[in-house]
Amino acid sequence: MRIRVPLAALTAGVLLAGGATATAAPAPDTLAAPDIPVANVQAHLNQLQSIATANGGNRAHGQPGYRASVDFLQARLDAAGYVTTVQPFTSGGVTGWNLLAEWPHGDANSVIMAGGHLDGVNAGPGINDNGSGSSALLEVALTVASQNLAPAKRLRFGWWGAEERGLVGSTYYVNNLPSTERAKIDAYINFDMVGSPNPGYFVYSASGQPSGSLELQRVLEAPFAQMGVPTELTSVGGRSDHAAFANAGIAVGGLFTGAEGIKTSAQAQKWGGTAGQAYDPCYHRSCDTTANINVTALDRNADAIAYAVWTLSTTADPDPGPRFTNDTDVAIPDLTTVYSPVTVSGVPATVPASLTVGVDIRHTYRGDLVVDLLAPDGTPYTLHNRTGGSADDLVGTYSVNAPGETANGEWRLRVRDAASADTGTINSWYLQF
Ligand code: DPN
Ligand code: ZN
Ligand code: CA
Repeated sequence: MRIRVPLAALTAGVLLAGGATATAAPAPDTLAAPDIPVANVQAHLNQLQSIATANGGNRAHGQPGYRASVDFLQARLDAAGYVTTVQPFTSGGVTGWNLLAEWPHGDANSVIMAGGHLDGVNAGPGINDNGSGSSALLEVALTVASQNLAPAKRLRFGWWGAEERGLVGSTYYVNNLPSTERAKIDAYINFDMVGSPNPGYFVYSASGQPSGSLELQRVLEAPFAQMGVPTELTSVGGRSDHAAFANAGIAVGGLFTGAEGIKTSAQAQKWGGTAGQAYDPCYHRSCDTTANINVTALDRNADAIAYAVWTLSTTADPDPGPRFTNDTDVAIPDLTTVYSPVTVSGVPATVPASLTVGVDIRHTYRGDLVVDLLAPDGTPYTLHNRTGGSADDLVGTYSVNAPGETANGEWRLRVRDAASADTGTINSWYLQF
């Protein structure tokens, strides 16, 4: 199904009776997303099924069917004009690979990434999990090329290895990106299982922060609303490859049609299918074959992926307001409270609806930290309160809702180390108006 972007995004002209516009419509800032033919996605799935069949029945990490899957996708992407990279890593003593494909157009400092895992489990061919996301992404990427998309931003697709062994490939990719490269990634959207035979239509994002995730959630929900398909917001935690990106402070989101979970009767009423049965009864089993796909769900999700890729990559960021930074290091000794000031001047008197705070705190245990932003009048805004468990640094951006707060003056970042043993440093922080 073709998904239209909202008319308001397409023309700034004034609509007259009969649909004529008073002024010539300026160039659209978002291009209409194409309809992805589901038969093309199914053709890729058939290829992956054949690869599994020819290689002992699976496409698992360390097995020949995995490498053959990489080779198949890479050849198609190379032929379409992508710049592809096969990135090796080791897991369980054997080599695995990530496949990256960059569309060499648009601003290389603003990268939109879309990805999913290409490996399966040993038990079967892994067609819904995750031939479905892999094939939908491949077809969207090939459509980007065939339409000669000229995006404002850089588009990069990732097919991850060894997800089924604990998100190994995607974690390796993120951890091995230099921090300057990480900072260029505006968003990562993940597609893992998008053709479940008893489908749900689930959207997920990183709740709260990293900031930008809420915008991704809306971009992922919008195409389903246009198709008249209700979605549910779900939390998948760290169960797929978005996790490494979220941990690095990158905005994430994704689509999911369900795995071993059971469809409720309310869900069967709105989505069809069978209540009391798993969304994917063949999850991680030998029966996860091309017969284990709901073609309607696959079609809708492929179109939604195209919508998200088009919307995110062809919409340039609005001009940012001024940024005020303090990059003087401040040590955070054990069990103490420290402050770092930023003086704001020359902006409108009151804070706009959303103020972005970027924080770069290096610490050996972020669960010790309570971090607040203090407005010039001393009003505290909590950014972080000892969450994040045993992870270390606190690096990312937060949206602070403080409309009407006095903007000009001295703001402070207050960092309290609330537990013994671990310590750290405020590396830098900023206020983005
Ligand atoms: N990570 C999926 C798997 O490969 O087993 C299952 C899954 C996908 C779970 C997306 C939650 C969300
Ligand atoms: Zn899986
Ligand atoms: Ca401590």
